[in-house]
Amino acid sequence: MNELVNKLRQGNRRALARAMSSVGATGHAESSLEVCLRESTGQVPWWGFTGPPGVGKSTLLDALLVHLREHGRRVGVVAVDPTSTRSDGALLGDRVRMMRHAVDDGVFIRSLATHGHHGGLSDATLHCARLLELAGYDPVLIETVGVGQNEVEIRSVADLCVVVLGPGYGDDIQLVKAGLLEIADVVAVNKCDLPEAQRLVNEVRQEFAAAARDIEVVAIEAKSGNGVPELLQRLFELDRARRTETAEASRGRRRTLGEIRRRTEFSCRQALGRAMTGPEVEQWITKLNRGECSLATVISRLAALALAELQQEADDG
Ligand SMILES: Nc1nc2c(ncn2[C@@H]2O[C@H](COP(=O)(O)OP(=O)(O)OP(=O)(O)O)[C@@H](O)[C@H]2O)c(=O)[nH]1
Ligand SMILES: [Mg+2]
Repeated sequence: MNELVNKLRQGNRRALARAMSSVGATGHAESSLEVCLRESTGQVPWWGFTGPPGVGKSTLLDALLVHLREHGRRVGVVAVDPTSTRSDGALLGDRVRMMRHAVDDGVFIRSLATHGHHGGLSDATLHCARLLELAGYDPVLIETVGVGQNEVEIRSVADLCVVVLGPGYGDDIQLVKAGLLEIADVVAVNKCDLPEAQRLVNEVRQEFAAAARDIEVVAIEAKSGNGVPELLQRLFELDRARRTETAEASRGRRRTLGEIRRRTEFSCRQALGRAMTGPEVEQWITKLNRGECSLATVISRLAALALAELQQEADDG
C-alpha cells in the first residue's frame, strides 16, 4: 500500500492508470487507498467545465492545456460522461481532441463512462480527481455534460465552475441555460466565430446584471484559441482569491460532505427500492386501501426496513 502511494506521489503514470481503474470499483467497502486519498488531498483546486453536449468543452480544455503547460503547470483532466447516451466512440473523441497532449508527461487525461457506476457521476470523478491531485497535478480539470442533475453534482465536486455555452441550440437551450447559469463562477461563450454568438454573450450578461450577480462572461473561440488566455487569467484570479488558508482547509471538508450526501442518498434510495419489493408490501397496500393504517405508518415501516438493511450492510463491512 505504502509503495503504491509512493509511486502515485511520484507521478508514476502506470500506477495512476491502474489505481484509477481499481478505485471505487469495490461497491460498498472502501479500499485503504480510498481512505488514504481522502486524507491526503484537498489542497489543489479542481476546475469544472460544464455545458450542453457539443458546445466545445473538450476543445476548450485542449486549448487551456497548452496555456497551462506554458505556465509550467502539470494538469490532470477527468472527462466524464454521466449521461451514458454517448458511445465509446464519443468518449474516444474527447481523447482524440486532447491527443496532442498524450505524449506530454505533465498532462494526464482520463475519460470516464460512469454509466452503471454505483453512486453515479460524482464518486468516480471524485476518486480520479483525488488520484490526480495526489500525483501532483495542479489544477485538476473536470469536463462534464451539463444536463439535469449533473450540473448540481459538478458544483459539489469542483471548486470553480466554468459554464460553457454556445450559439445554435435554439430554444432548447433556455432551460438548460437557466440551471447552468445558477452554478457558474465564469461563463465562457464559445464559437464566437459564429455570427449568433455575440447575441448570446449580451443576453447572458443581461441576465447576470438583472440578477445583480457579478459573473464574468468571456467570449472565446476554443478552436482557434481566441479568448482562451483571457479566460485562463480570470480563472487564475478567482483561484488566487480562493486560495486562502481557510478555503484550503474547507476544500477537503466540502468534498467529503458532498461525498457523504451523495452516497447516503444513493444507498437510501437503493435500500428503499428493495424494501418496496418485499413481501410485506402487499399487506400494507390492502390495509391502506381499507383505511386500516395511514400512509405515514407505511412510510415509516418501509424506512425502518431500509435502515435495518443498511445497518446490516455496515455490520458486514
Ligand atoms: N465554429 C466553432 N466550432 C467549434 C469551436 N470549438 C469547438 N468547436 C466544434 O464543436 C464540436 C464539438 O466540440 P467538442 O469539444 O467535442 O465539444 P464537447 O462540448 O466536448 O462535446 P461533448 O463532450 O460531446 O459534450 C467540434 O466539432 C468542434 O470542432 C469554436 O470555437 N468554433
Ligand atoms: Mg467533450
